[in-house]
Amino acid sequence: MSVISRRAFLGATALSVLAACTATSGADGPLVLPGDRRIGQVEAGRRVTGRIRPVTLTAMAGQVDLGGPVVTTWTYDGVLPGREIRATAGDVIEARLINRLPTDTSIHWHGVALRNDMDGMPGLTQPPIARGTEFTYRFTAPAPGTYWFHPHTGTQLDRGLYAPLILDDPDEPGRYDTEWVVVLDDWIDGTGSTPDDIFAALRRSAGHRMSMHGTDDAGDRSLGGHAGDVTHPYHLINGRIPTAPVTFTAKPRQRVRIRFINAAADTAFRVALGGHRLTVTHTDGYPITPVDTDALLIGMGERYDVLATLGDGVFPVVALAEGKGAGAFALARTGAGAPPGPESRPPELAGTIAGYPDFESAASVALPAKPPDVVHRLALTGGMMRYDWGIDGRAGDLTTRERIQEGQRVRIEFANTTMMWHPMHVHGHTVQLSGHGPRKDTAIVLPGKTLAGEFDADNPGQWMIHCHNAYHAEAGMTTVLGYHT
Ligand SMILES: [Cu+2]
Repeated sequence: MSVISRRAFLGATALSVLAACTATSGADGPLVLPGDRRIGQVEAGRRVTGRIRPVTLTAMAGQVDLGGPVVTTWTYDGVLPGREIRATAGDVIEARLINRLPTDTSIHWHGVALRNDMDGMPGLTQPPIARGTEFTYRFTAPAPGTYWFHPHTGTQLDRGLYAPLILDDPDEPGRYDTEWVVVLDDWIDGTGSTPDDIFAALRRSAGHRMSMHGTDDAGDRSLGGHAGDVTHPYHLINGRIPTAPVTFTAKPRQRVRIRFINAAADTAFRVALGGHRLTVTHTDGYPITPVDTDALLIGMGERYDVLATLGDGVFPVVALAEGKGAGAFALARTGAGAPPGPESRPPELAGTIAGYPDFESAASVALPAKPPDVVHRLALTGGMMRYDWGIDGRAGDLTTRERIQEGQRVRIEFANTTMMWHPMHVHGHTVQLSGHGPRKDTAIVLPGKTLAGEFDADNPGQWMIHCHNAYHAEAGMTTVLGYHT
Protein backbone atom coordinates (compact mmCIF):
# COMPACT_ATOMS: atom_id res chain seq x y z
CA MET A 1 0.00 0.00 0.00
CA SER A 2 1.13 3.49 -0.64
CA VAL A 3 -0.66 6.53 0.61
CA ILE A 4 0.38 10.02 -0.25
CA SER A 5 -1.31 12.98 1.37
CA ARG A 6 -2.52 15.73 -0.89
CA ARG A 7 0.14 18.10 0.34
CA ALA A 8 2.84 15.58 -0.32
CA PHE A 9 1.45 14.73 -3.74
CA LEU A 10 1.53 18.37 -4.76
CA GLY A 11 5.10 18.58 -3.63
CA ALA A 12 7.86 17.72 -6.05
CA THR A 13 9.18 14.39 -4.84
CA ALA A 14 6.18 12.18 -4.31
CA LEU A 15 8.18 8.97 -4.29
CA SER A 16 10.39 9.99 -1.40
CA VAL A 17 7.41 10.50 0.89
CA LEU A 18 5.78 7.13 0.28
CA ALA A 19 7.26 5.46 3.32
CA ALA A 20 6.83 8.44 5.60
CA CYS A 21 3.16 8.88 4.88
CA THR A 22 2.03 5.30 5.27
CA ALA A 23 2.81 5.73 8.95
CA THR A 24 0.08 8.36 9.28
CA SER A 25 -2.65 5.86 8.40
CA GLY A 26 -2.64 4.79 12.04
CA ALA A 27 -4.44 8.04 12.79
CA ASP A 28 -7.36 7.12 10.50
CA GLY A 29 -10.80 6.55 11.92
CA PRO A 30 -12.45 3.13 11.79
CA LEU A 31 -13.34 1.53 8.48
CA VAL A 32 -16.81 2.06 7.03
CA LEU A 33 -18.10 -1.50 6.89
CA PRO A 34 -20.88 -2.97 4.71
CA GLY A 35 -23.26 -3.14 7.67
CA ASP A 36 -22.75 0.47 8.74
CA ARG A 37 -25.63 2.92 8.76
CA ARG A 38 -23.83 5.18 6.28
CA ILE A 39 -24.33 2.59 3.52
CA GLY A 40 -28.11 2.87 3.84
CA GLN A 41 -27.97 6.65 4.02
CA VAL A 42 -26.08 6.87 0.74
CA GLU A 43 -28.51 4.38 -0.83
CA ALA A 44 -31.44 6.55 0.28
CA GLY A 45 -29.89 9.48 -1.59
CA ARG A 46 -29.94 7.64 -4.94
CA ARG A 47 -32.46 8.57 -7.58
CA VAL A 48 -35.40 6.17 -7.56
CA THR A 49 -38.13 5.60 -10.13
CA GLY A 50 -40.15 3.64 -7.58
CA ARG A 51 -40.22 0.55 -9.75
CA ILE A 52 -39.06 -2.79 -8.43
CA ARG A 53 -37.53 -5.26 -10.86
CA PRO A 54 -37.84 -8.73 -9.32
CA VAL A 55 -35.75 -11.58 -10.75
CA THR A 56 -35.07 -15.11 -9.61
CA LEU A 57 -31.81 -16.77 -10.56
CA THR A 58 -31.00 -20.40 -9.87
CA ALA A 59 -27.31 -21.25 -9.97
CA MET A 60 -27.21 -24.90 -11.00
CA ALA A 61 -25.16 -27.65 -12.55
CA GLY A 62 -26.36 -29.08 -15.84
CA GLN A 63 -25.72 -29.61 -19.51
CA VAL A 64 -25.41 -26.87 -22.09
CA ASP A 65 -25.23 -27.23 -25.87
CA LEU A 66 -22.57 -24.91 -27.30
CA GLY A 67 -23.78 -25.65 -30.83
CA GLY A 68 -22.54 -29.24 -31.16
CA PRO A 69 -20.40 -29.88 -28.08
CA VAL A 70 -22.58 -30.55 -25.08
CA VAL A 71 -20.81 -29.69 -21.84
CA THR A 72 -21.61 -30.22 -18.19
CA THR A 73 -21.18 -26.91 -16.43
CA TRP A 74 -22.71 -24.42 -14.01
CA THR A 75 -25.17 -21.80 -15.21
CA TYR A 76 -27.95 -19.52 -14.11
CA ASP A 77 -31.19 -21.37 -14.91
CA GLY A 78 -29.61 -23.80 -17.38
CA VAL A 79 -28.95 -21.25 -20.14
CA LEU A 80 -25.75 -19.72 -21.48
CA PRO A 81 -25.28 -16.80 -21.13
CA GLY A 82 -27.73 -16.37 -18.28
CA ARG A 83 -30.87 -14.42 -19.05
CA GLU A 84 -30.29 -10.70 -19.38
CA ILE A 85 -31.57 -8.50 -16.58
CA ARG A 86 -32.89 -5.25 -17.94
CA ALA A 87 -34.03 -2.34 -15.82
CA THR A 88 -33.96 1.44 -15.85
CA ALA A 89 -31.53 3.46 -13.77
CA GLY A 90 -33.42 4.34 -10.61
CA ASP A 91 -35.24 1.01 -10.44
CA VAL A 92 -34.72 -1.27 -7.49
CA ILE A 93 -33.32 -4.63 -8.57
CA GLU A 94 -34.46 -7.45 -6.35
CA ALA A 95 -32.54 -10.52 -7.43
CA ARG A 96 -33.19 -13.70 -5.52
CA LEU A 97 -30.33 -16.14 -5.99
CA ILE A 98 -31.05 -19.78 -5.23
CA ASN A 99 -27.85 -21.77 -4.87
CA ARG A 100 -28.18 -25.31 -6.19
CA LEU A 101 -24.45 -25.62 -6.90
CA PRO A 102 -22.41 -28.21 -4.99
CA THR A 103 -20.53 -25.35 -3.29
CA ASP A 104 -21.02 -21.79 -2.09
CA THR A 105 -21.37 -18.85 -4.47
CA SER A 106 -22.12 -15.11 -4.75
CA ILE A 107 -23.07 -12.52 -7.37
CA HIS A 108 -21.01 -9.47 -8.18
CA TRP A 109 -22.80 -6.78 -10.22
CA HIS A 110 -19.85 -5.80 -12.34
CA GLY A 111 -19.39 -2.06 -12.86
CA VAL A 112 -22.45 -1.03 -10.88
CA ALA A 113 -21.83 1.67 -8.25
CA LEU A 114 -24.30 0.05 -5.89
CA ARG A 115 -24.61 -0.13 -2.11
CA ASN A 116 -21.59 -1.85 -0.65
CA ASP A 117 -23.43 -4.65 1.14
CA MET A 118 -24.85 -5.87 -2.22
CA ASP A 119 -21.50 -5.99 -4.07
CA GLY A 120 -21.23 -9.76 -3.70
CA MET A 121 -17.72 -10.23 -2.36
CA PRO A 122 -17.82 -13.15 0.09
CA GLY A 123 -15.90 -12.49 3.27
CA LEU A 124 -15.82 -8.76 2.60
CA THR A 125 -19.34 -7.53 1.85
CA GLN A 126 -21.40 -10.61 2.73
CA PRO A 127 -21.04 -14.19 3.93
CA PRO A 128 -20.70 -16.83 1.20
CA ILE A 129 -24.08 -18.09 -0.03
CA ALA A 130 -23.87 -21.72 1.04
CA ARG A 131 -25.05 -24.59 -1.14
CA GLY A 132 -28.73 -25.25 -0.72
CA THR A 133 -29.43 -21.73 0.55
CA GLU A 134 -30.51 -18.48 -1.08
CA PHE A 135 -29.85 -14.77 -0.85
CA THR A 136 -31.71 -11.77 -2.23
CA TYR A 137 -29.71 -8.88 -3.62
CA ARG A 138 -31.68 -5.65 -3.38
CA PHE A 139 -30.25 -2.37 -4.62
CA THR A 140 -31.05 0.79 -6.52
CA ALA A 141 -29.59 0.71 -10.02
CA PRO A 142 -27.64 3.96 -9.91
CA ALA A 143 -26.44 4.82 -13.43
CA PRO A 144 -27.47 3.65 -16.89
CA GLY A 145 -25.17 1.48 -18.95
CA THR A 146 -23.98 -1.92 -20.10
CA TYR A 147 -23.03 -4.10 -17.14
CA TRP A 148 -22.94 -7.80 -16.35
CA PHE A 149 -22.97 -10.10 -13.37
CA HIS A 150 -21.03 -13.16 -12.29
CA PRO A 151 -19.93 -14.91 -9.08
CA HIS A 152 -17.01 -13.56 -7.08
CA THR A 153 -16.19 -17.00 -5.76
CA GLY A 154 -13.09 -18.85 -6.93
CA THR A 155 -12.91 -19.45 -10.67
CA GLN A 156 -16.71 -19.80 -11.04
CA LEU A 157 -16.92 -17.05 -13.64
CA ASP A 158 -14.93 -19.26 -16.03
CA ARG A 159 -17.87 -21.66 -15.96
CA GLY A 160 -21.21 -20.56 -17.40
CA LEU A 161 -22.23 -18.27 -14.55
CA TYR A 162 -22.58 -14.89 -16.24
CA ALA A 163 -25.25 -12.72 -17.83
CA PRO A 164 -25.77 -9.17 -19.08
CA LEU A 165 -27.24 -6.45 -16.87
CA ILE A 166 -28.52 -3.59 -19.01
CA LEU A 167 -29.61 -0.43 -17.26
CA ASP A 168 -31.55 1.85 -19.56
CA ASP A 169 -31.26 5.59 -19.35
CA PRO A 170 -34.63 7.22 -18.54
CA ASP A 171 -33.37 10.19 -20.60
CA GLU A 172 -32.07 8.05 -23.49
CA PRO A 173 -32.08 10.16 -26.66
CA GLY A 174 -32.74 6.91 -28.58
CA ARG A 175 -30.61 7.61 -31.61
CA TYR A 176 -30.80 3.99 -32.74
CA ASP A 177 -33.41 1.60 -34.09
CA THR A 178 -32.45 -1.72 -32.59
CA GLU A 179 -30.03 -3.26 -30.17
CA TRP A 180 -27.82 -6.36 -29.95
CA VAL A 181 -26.06 -7.63 -26.83
CA VAL A 182 -22.89 -9.53 -27.78
CA VAL A 183 -21.38 -11.54 -24.94
CA LEU A 184 -17.88 -12.91 -25.54
CA ASP A 185 -16.39 -15.85 -23.68
CA ASP A 186 -13.53 -18.33 -23.68
CA TRP A 187 -14.67 -21.83 -22.78
CA ILE A 188 -13.08 -24.87 -21.18
CA ASP A 189 -15.49 -26.25 -18.57
CA GLY A 190 -16.83 -29.72 -19.30
CA THR A 191 -14.28 -30.41 -22.04
CA GLY A 192 -12.12 -32.59 -19.81
CA SER A 193 -11.07 -29.94 -17.31
CA THR A 194 -12.88 -27.62 -14.95
CA PRO A 195 -11.57 -24.12 -14.29
CA ASP A 196 -10.43 -25.39 -10.89
CA ASP A 197 -8.35 -28.08 -12.62
CA ILE A 198 -6.80 -25.42 -14.85
CA PHE A 199 -5.92 -23.22 -11.91
CA ALA A 200 -4.35 -26.14 -10.08
CA ALA A 201 -2.33 -27.00 -13.21
CA LEU A 202 -1.11 -23.42 -13.56
CA ARG A 203 0.04 -23.52 -9.95
CA ARG A 204 1.67 -26.94 -10.36
CA SER A 205 3.49 -25.98 -13.53
CA ALA A 206 4.89 -22.84 -11.88
CA GLY A 207 8.65 -22.84 -12.09
CA HIS A 208 8.76 -25.65 -14.61
CA ARG A 209 7.46 -24.48 -17.92
CA MET A 210 5.35 -21.93 -19.72
CA SER A 211 3.50 -24.14 -22.13
CA MET A 212 0.00 -22.91 -21.45
CA HIS A 213 0.29 -19.38 -22.74
CA GLY A 214 -0.86 -18.11 -26.10
CA THR A 215 1.00 -18.33 -29.39
CA ASP A 216 3.47 -15.66 -30.40
CA ASP A 217 1.59 -13.95 -33.19
CA ALA A 218 0.69 -10.39 -34.02
CA GLY A 219 -1.89 -10.29 -31.27
CA ASP A 220 0.75 -10.74 -28.64
CA ARG A 221 2.32 -7.48 -29.66
CA SER A 222 -0.89 -5.51 -29.22
CA LEU A 223 -0.97 -6.65 -25.61
CA GLY A 224 2.76 -6.20 -25.21
CA GLY A 225 3.59 -9.74 -24.16
CA HIS A 226 1.93 -13.09 -24.05
CA ALA A 227 -1.80 -12.75 -24.39
CA GLY A 228 -3.12 -15.34 -21.97
CA ASP A 229 -2.20 -18.18 -19.65
CA VAL A 230 -4.76 -20.73 -20.81
CA THR A 231 -5.62 -22.28 -24.16
CA HIS A 232 -9.38 -22.51 -24.20
CA PRO A 233 -10.76 -25.02 -26.71
CA TYR A 234 -13.75 -22.82 -27.62
CA HIS A 235 -14.53 -19.15 -27.99
CA LEU A 236 -18.18 -18.18 -27.82
CA ILE A 237 -20.52 -15.40 -28.78
CA ASN A 238 -23.71 -15.66 -26.75
CA GLY A 239 -22.89 -19.24 -25.80
CA ARG A 240 -22.27 -20.59 -29.31
CA ILE A 241 -19.17 -21.86 -31.11
CA PRO A 242 -18.32 -20.42 -34.57
CA THR A 243 -19.80 -23.33 -36.56
CA ALA A 244 -23.22 -22.87 -34.92
CA PRO A 245 -23.42 -19.09 -34.64
CA VAL A 246 -26.23 -16.95 -33.30
CA THR A 247 -27.78 -14.63 -35.88
CA PHE A 248 -28.54 -11.02 -34.99
CA THR A 249 -31.19 -9.50 -37.21
CA ALA A 250 -32.24 -6.02 -38.28
CA LYS A 251 -33.36 -4.17 -41.41
CA PRO A 252 -31.03 -2.57 -43.95
CA ARG A 253 -30.06 1.03 -43.11
CA GLN A 254 -31.19 0.62 -39.52
CA ARG A 255 -28.93 1.97 -36.86
CA VAL A 256 -27.99 -0.69 -34.37
CA ARG A 257 -26.58 -0.21 -30.89
CA ILE A 258 -24.24 -3.11 -30.15
CA ARG A 259 -23.31 -3.75 -26.54
CA PHE A 260 -20.12 -5.81 -26.33
CA ILE A 261 -19.39 -7.56 -23.03
CA ASN A 262 -16.20 -9.58 -22.51
CA ALA A 263 -17.12 -12.30 -20.00
CA ALA A 264 -13.98 -14.36 -20.64
CA ALA A 265 -11.54 -15.53 -17.99
CA ASP A 266 -8.24 -15.19 -19.85
CA THR A 267 -8.91 -13.77 -23.33
CA ALA A 268 -8.94 -10.30 -24.84
CA PHE A 269 -11.06 -10.13 -27.98
CA ARG A 270 -10.52 -8.03 -31.08
CA VAL A 271 -14.02 -7.39 -32.44
CA ALA A 272 -15.31 -6.15 -35.77
CA LEU A 273 -18.49 -6.20 -37.84
CA GLY A 274 -17.51 -7.07 -41.42
CA GLY A 275 -18.33 -4.35 -43.94
CA HIS A 276 -19.02 -1.70 -41.30
CA ARG A 277 -17.34 1.03 -39.35
CA LEU A 278 -18.27 1.26 -35.69
CA THR A 279 -18.95 4.44 -33.76
CA VAL A 280 -17.92 3.94 -30.15
CA THR A 281 -20.35 5.73 -27.83
CA HIS A 282 -19.81 4.23 -24.35
CA THR A 283 -16.96 2.69 -22.38
CA ASP A 284 -17.98 0.46 -19.45
CA GLY A 285 -21.46 2.00 -19.55
CA TYR A 286 -20.45 5.66 -19.59
CA PRO A 287 -20.81 7.97 -22.61
CA ILE A 288 -17.80 9.31 -24.47
CA THR A 289 -17.42 11.77 -27.31
CA PRO A 290 -18.22 9.39 -30.20
CA VAL A 291 -15.20 7.94 -32.05
CA ASP A 292 -15.22 5.94 -35.30
CA THR A 293 -13.16 2.79 -35.57
CA ASP A 294 -12.82 -0.41 -37.58
CA ALA A 295 -12.28 -2.70 -34.58
CA LEU A 296 -11.97 -2.72 -30.79
CA LEU A 297 -9.76 -4.66 -28.39
CA ILE A 298 -11.78 -5.68 -25.34
CA GLY A 299 -10.19 -7.04 -22.18
CA MET A 300 -11.93 -9.31 -19.69
CA GLY A 301 -14.63 -7.42 -17.80
CA GLU A 302 -14.67 -4.48 -20.23
CA ARG A 303 -17.75 -3.34 -22.16
CA TYR A 304 -18.15 -1.09 -25.18
CA ASP A 305 -21.31 0.26 -26.79
CA VAL A 306 -21.07 1.08 -30.48
CA LEU A 307 -23.43 2.28 -33.21
CA ALA A 308 -23.41 1.01 -36.78
CA THR A 309 -25.59 1.86 -39.76
CA LEU A 310 -26.32 -1.48 -41.33
CA GLY A 311 -25.85 -2.52 -44.93
CA ASP A 312 -28.05 -4.97 -46.81
CA GLY A 313 -27.05 -8.62 -46.57
CA VAL A 314 -25.37 -11.02 -44.15
CA PHE A 315 -22.23 -9.92 -42.31
CA PRO A 316 -19.73 -11.58 -39.99
CA VAL A 317 -19.43 -10.51 -36.36
CA VAL A 318 -15.92 -11.66 -35.47
CA ALA A 319 -14.21 -11.65 -32.09
CA LEU A 320 -10.61 -12.79 -32.46
CA ALA A 321 -9.08 -14.26 -29.33
CA GLU A 322 -6.16 -11.85 -29.27
CA GLY A 323 -2.83 -13.61 -29.55
CA LYS A 324 -4.41 -17.04 -29.41
CA GLY A 325 -4.98 -17.84 -33.08
CA ALA A 326 -8.69 -18.55 -32.61
CA GLY A 327 -11.91 -16.67 -32.42
CA ALA A 328 -15.62 -16.37 -31.82
CA PHE A 329 -18.18 -15.72 -34.52
CA ALA A 330 -21.77 -14.66 -35.10
CA LEU A 331 -23.90 -13.47 -38.01
CA ALA A 332 -25.59 -10.14 -38.60
CA ARG A 333 -28.43 -10.49 -41.08
CA THR A 334 -30.42 -7.64 -42.64
CA GLY A 335 -31.25 -9.22 -46.00
CA ALA A 336 -30.80 -12.11 -48.37
CA GLY A 337 -27.49 -13.73 -49.17
CA ALA A 338 -25.22 -16.60 -48.31
CA PRO A 339 -23.77 -16.28 -44.82
CA PRO A 340 -20.03 -15.81 -44.46
CA GLY A 341 -18.20 -18.80 -42.99
CA PRO A 342 -16.99 -19.17 -39.42
CA GLU A 343 -13.39 -18.60 -40.52
CA SER A 344 -14.23 -15.12 -41.90
CA ARG A 345 -11.58 -12.55 -41.08
CA PRO A 346 -13.02 -9.24 -42.35
CA PRO A 347 -10.43 -6.55 -43.19
CA GLU A 348 -11.75 -4.34 -40.38
CA LEU A 349 -9.90 -6.58 -37.92
CA ALA A 350 -6.63 -5.27 -39.36
CA GLY A 351 -7.86 -1.68 -39.57
CA THR A 352 -7.85 1.06 -36.98
CA ILE A 353 -8.40 0.06 -33.36
CA ALA A 354 -9.54 2.99 -31.25
CA GLY A 355 -8.13 2.82 -27.73
CA TYR A 356 -8.11 4.73 -24.45
CA PRO A 357 -6.06 7.69 -25.77
CA ASP A 358 -8.72 8.24 -28.45
CA PHE A 359 -11.59 8.44 -25.98
CA GLU A 360 -12.75 11.22 -23.73
CA SER A 361 -15.64 11.29 -21.30
CA ALA A 362 -18.80 13.01 -22.49
CA ALA A 363 -19.35 16.33 -20.70
CA SER A 364 -22.33 14.84 -18.84
CA VAL A 365 -20.13 12.34 -16.97
CA ALA A 366 -16.71 14.04 -16.95
CA LEU A 367 -15.24 14.71 -13.53
CA PRO A 368 -14.71 18.39 -12.77
CA ALA A 369 -10.99 19.25 -12.70
CA LYS A 370 -9.61 19.02 -9.19
CA PRO A 371 -6.30 17.88 -7.71
CA PRO A 372 -6.37 14.52 -5.96
CA ASP A 373 -6.65 14.41 -2.17
CA VAL A 374 -5.05 11.00 -2.02
CA VAL A 375 -3.00 8.86 -4.41
CA HIS A 376 -2.72 5.11 -4.30
CA ARG A 377 -0.02 3.57 -6.46
CA LEU A 378 -0.52 -0.15 -6.92
CA ALA A 379 2.36 -2.15 -8.32
CA LEU A 380 1.15 -5.18 -10.29
CA THR A 381 3.60 -7.93 -9.47
CA GLY A 382 4.42 -11.58 -10.03
CA GLY A 383 4.74 -13.76 -13.06
CA MET A 384 3.94 -16.87 -14.96
CA MET A 385 6.95 -18.81 -13.71
CA ARG A 386 5.95 -18.81 -10.07
CA TYR A 387 2.29 -18.07 -10.76
CA ASP A 388 2.50 -15.59 -7.92
CA TRP A 389 0.41 -12.76 -9.37
CA GLY A 390 -0.08 -10.07 -6.73
CA ILE A 391 -0.29 -6.40 -5.90
CA ASP A 392 2.70 -4.79 -4.23
CA GLY A 393 4.28 -8.22 -3.97
CA ARG A 394 1.45 -9.57 -1.85
CA ALA A 395 -1.02 -12.26 -2.70
CA GLY A 396 -4.52 -11.04 -2.04
CA ASP A 397 -6.36 -11.26 1.22
CA LEU A 398 -9.29 -9.21 2.45
CA THR A 399 -7.21 -6.71 4.41
CA THR A 400 -7.98 -3.11 3.53
CA ARG A 401 -4.80 -1.76 2.04
CA GLU A 402 -5.90 1.30 0.08
CA ARG A 403 -7.57 3.67 2.52
CA ILE A 404 -9.72 6.58 1.40
CA GLN A 405 -12.37 8.88 2.85
CA GLU A 406 -15.76 9.91 1.58
CA GLY A 407 -15.54 13.18 -0.33
CA GLN A 408 -11.98 12.72 -1.48
CA ARG A 409 -10.83 12.92 -5.06
CA VAL A 410 -8.84 9.70 -5.34
CA ARG A 411 -6.12 8.99 -7.86
CA ILE A 412 -5.21 5.37 -8.60
CA GLU A 413 -2.05 4.45 -10.45
CA PHE A 414 -1.55 0.91 -11.70
CA ALA A 415 2.14 0.31 -12.31
CA ASN A 416 2.57 -2.94 -14.19
CA THR A 417 5.97 -4.38 -13.25
CA THR A 418 5.14 -7.75 -14.84
CA MET A 419 5.66 -9.10 -18.34
CA MET A 420 1.97 -9.58 -19.00
CA TRP A 421 -1.06 -7.31 -19.45
CA HIS A 422 -3.75 -7.11 -16.74
CA PRO A 423 -7.34 -5.85 -17.00
CA MET A 424 -7.66 -4.11 -13.64
CA HIS A 425 -11.14 -3.76 -12.15
CA VAL A 426 -12.26 -1.37 -9.42
CA HIS A 427 -15.49 -2.23 -7.61
CA GLY A 428 -18.17 0.33 -6.72
CA HIS A 429 -16.72 3.22 -8.74
CA THR A 430 -16.05 4.15 -12.33
CA VAL A 431 -12.62 5.70 -12.70
CA GLN A 432 -11.93 8.44 -15.23
CA LEU A 433 -8.65 7.74 -16.95
CA SER A 434 -6.25 10.63 -16.53
CA GLY A 435 -6.13 13.42 -19.08
CA HIS A 436 -9.91 13.78 -19.57
CA GLY A 437 -10.02 10.12 -20.55
CA PRO A 438 -13.01 7.77 -20.66
CA ARG A 439 -14.80 6.50 -17.58
CA LYS A 440 -13.76 2.88 -16.94
CA ASP A 441 -14.28 0.32 -14.19
CA THR A 442 -11.99 -2.18 -15.92
CA ALA A 443 -8.94 -1.14 -17.90
CA ILE A 444 -6.05 -2.88 -19.62
CA VAL A 445 -2.65 -2.12 -18.10
CA LEU A 446 0.11 -3.14 -20.52
CA PRO A 447 3.35 -4.72 -19.30
CA GLY A 448 5.88 -2.19 -18.10
CA LYS A 449 3.32 0.63 -18.30
CA THR A 450 1.47 2.72 -15.74
CA LEU A 451 -2.19 3.61 -16.12
CA ALA A 452 -3.71 6.27 -13.88
CA GLY A 453 -7.19 7.58 -13.24
CA GLU A 454 -9.30 9.46 -10.75
CA PHE A 455 -12.68 9.10 -9.10
CA ASP A 456 -14.71 10.86 -6.45
CA ALA A 457 -15.12 8.82 -3.29
CA ASP A 458 -18.91 8.89 -3.05
CA ASN A 459 -19.76 5.26 -2.35
CA PRO A 460 -18.60 4.29 1.14
CA GLY A 461 -17.72 0.73 2.04
CA GLN A 462 -15.03 -1.84 1.34
CA TRP A 463 -14.32 -2.59 -2.32
CA MET A 464 -12.15 -5.03 -4.22
CA ILE A 465 -9.59 -3.92 -6.75
CA HIS A 466 -8.29 -6.83 -8.79
CA CYS A 467 -7.14 -8.22 -12.07
CA HIS A 468 -10.06 -9.57 -14.12
CA ASN A 469 -8.03 -12.45 -15.45
CA ALA A 470 -9.87 -15.10 -13.41
CA TYR A 471 -6.66 -17.03 -12.84
CA HIS A 472 -4.62 -14.02 -11.82
CA ALA A 473 -7.32 -12.94 -9.36
CA GLU A 474 -7.46 -16.45 -7.92
CA ALA A 475 -3.67 -16.42 -7.54
CA GLY A 476 -3.93 -13.21 -5.53
CA MET A 477 -3.77 -10.14 -7.78
CA THR A 478 -6.30 -8.39 -5.53
CA THR A 479 -6.41 -5.69 -2.91
CA VAL A 480 -9.12 -3.85 -0.95
CA LEU A 481 -10.00 -0.19 -1.34
CA GLY A 482 -11.60 0.81 1.94
CA TYR A 483 -13.31 3.91 3.24
CA HIS A 484 -12.54 5.02 6.75
CA THR A 485 -14.10 7.81 8.76
CU1 LIG B 1 -3.74 -10.17 -14.45
